[in-house]
Amino acid sequence: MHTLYSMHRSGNSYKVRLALARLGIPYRLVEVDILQGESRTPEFLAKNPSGQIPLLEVAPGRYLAESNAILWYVAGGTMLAPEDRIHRAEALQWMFFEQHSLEPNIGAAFFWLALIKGGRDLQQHALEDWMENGYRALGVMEQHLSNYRYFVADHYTIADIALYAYTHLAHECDFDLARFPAVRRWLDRVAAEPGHVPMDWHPEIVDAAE
Ligand SMILES: N[C@@H](CCC(=O)N[C@@H](CS)C(=O)NCC(=O)O)C(=O)O
Repeated sequence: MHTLYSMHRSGNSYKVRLALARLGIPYRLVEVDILQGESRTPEFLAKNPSGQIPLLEVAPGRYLAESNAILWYVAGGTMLAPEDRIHRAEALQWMFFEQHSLEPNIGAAFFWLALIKGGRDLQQHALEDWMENGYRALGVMEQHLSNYRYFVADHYTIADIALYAYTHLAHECDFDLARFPAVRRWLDRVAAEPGHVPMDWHPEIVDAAE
């Protein structure tokens, strides 16, 4: 059984928990509190030199980092991971977009505004850029979703999972989705998918960071 190193309030970790739940794949969950530096201990750095979660142990001593790479791994061979050439490339396109345009802005705003006490004051200088760039990313998504129900292949895929994680948290970090009706309808559509679990759902936690 795979072991997932994850934190319950991490959007990147939630992507993996969401995919595993949807696919009904059992796993061991290890909660890593990044706010307590648990991803920067020598033991954890030996598993992932980036010092970040999520991290999946795919075989004894073999670790896979980067949420979107983990999504491809766990969903490989299922409907969630498109196999034909153009749909696979389009899924990658949106997953790179997520990492480059959405997560560094909405993810950063969520981390500092929703998770870190006093984070708003500490990051006042960065907030304006995060808001501007985050809204720009939401605008790109709105345009696509005005014409399509899902991001790729006309059905729910790991591209939706990747983009859902931080978009569904946007309202917790100052973003107002009122101007993005197609994004809001898509959020509802994803939440209604069979096997969907909310961010605070998790299987039994086997241990604190080990
Ligand atoms: N690109 C990575 C980003 C992972 C990431 O930023 N993880 C954060 C939590 S959401 C983390 O572990 N931060 C702790 C640290 O950097 O010390 C991914 O998609 O998995």
